[in-house]
Amino acid sequence: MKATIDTLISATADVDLQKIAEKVKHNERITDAEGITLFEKGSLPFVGALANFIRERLHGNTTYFNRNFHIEPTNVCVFSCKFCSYSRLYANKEEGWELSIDQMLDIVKSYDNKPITEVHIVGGVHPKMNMEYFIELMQKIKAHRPNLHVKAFTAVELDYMFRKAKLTTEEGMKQLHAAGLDSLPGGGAEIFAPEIREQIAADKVNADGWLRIHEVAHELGMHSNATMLYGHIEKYEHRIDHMRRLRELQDKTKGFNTFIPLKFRNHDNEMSYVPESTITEDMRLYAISRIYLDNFPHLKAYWPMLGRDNAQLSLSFGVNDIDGTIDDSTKIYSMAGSEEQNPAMSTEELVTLIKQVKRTPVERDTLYNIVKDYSNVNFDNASFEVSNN
Ligand code: V47
Ligand code: SF4
Repeated sequence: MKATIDTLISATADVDLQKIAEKVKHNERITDAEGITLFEKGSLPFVGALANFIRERLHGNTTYFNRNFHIEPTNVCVFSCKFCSYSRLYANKEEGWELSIDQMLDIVKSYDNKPITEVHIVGGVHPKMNMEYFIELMQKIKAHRPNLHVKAFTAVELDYMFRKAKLTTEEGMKQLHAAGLDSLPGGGAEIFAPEIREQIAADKVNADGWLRIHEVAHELGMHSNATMLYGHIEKYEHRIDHMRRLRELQDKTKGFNTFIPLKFRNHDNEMSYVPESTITEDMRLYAISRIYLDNFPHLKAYWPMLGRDNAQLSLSFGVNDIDGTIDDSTKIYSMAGSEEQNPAMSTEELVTLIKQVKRTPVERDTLYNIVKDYSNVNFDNASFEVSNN
């Protein structure tokens, strides 16, 4: 591997890029200015080679996936993010849905006897779904299936819930954790820089609030993920600013598991006039985030948003996790124009997808404990083609 990076350094004429490659070789942190330099000057093969070097130093060929399912309690939302194709105002209830606790419990029960390790629960911010409602939901899920890991609620949902209940972040988080909340997903982060956030997500929790909620979760021993919505009106400096805030919090708490870049999709929302980023720019973003976020153990490509082919491609650009079976009718991405309308992949499909690009498929749980190594498992009937359809 070192030979590859030495070749890259000697083939690079630009001294700034050479210096960055030397840092990567010696496992040193790059600065914010160097992050910007990578966005401005780093070609796809250059950043890809560096990111792959880091990915293989951390994880070899191991590529993680998990077996999970999603529940979206509601698409009714009090907020009005301009990029959102999914939320409906409370006044437009006929276009919205809201699931009762029993309906959500029925979804959980439909996975009885299936080897699922995680339920992911994220939705709109409904004015009537409050702390009591979600505490009851957590308790009932855990009473039914104690070992199911509950990863639920973005910091946006939590901020609203806690404020409405007049609880401090610490008190609110403790109550939900005691009821069964195990970890937090990474949504709601969007772009932290106020000059962009105010244009695309003006009325929900700001950067400091989002980061504080994750910090409190980490202090209680919970883990969480972090996302970044990219490829809209933000500039390179805003991407680096976003990642710098995450890197600083991670230095302090070490509570983040995974960074998940989310590509802005422009179907049927108030930002449909903004063109979507190209696949080249997507791969460069993955690679640069792998290089910049040196203290994040994992980088995830969320395959329903990116599509299967591109998720495969991302495994050469720093990504070491492609999320899970998902197995649901999740709408937040399909309504925004994502590749997958009803995302679900069987374990066989995920394993085959990873093996096709010569990586090693390993099933993990939410906290990256290994559930099963599939390198020597062959599926007789896995003869399908991986495609975006
Ligand atoms: O915060 C909404 C994004 C996020 C669009 O932690 C859009 O494992 C693109 O929390 N184009 C919520 N993205 C999703 C989320 C998540 C997803 C996958 C894995 C994990 C995890 C967490 O969905 C929102 C927002 O950034 N989103 N609309 C859109 N038009
Ligand atoms: Fe509501 Fe989330 Fe959509 Fe924003 S992105 S409007 S918070 S559902």
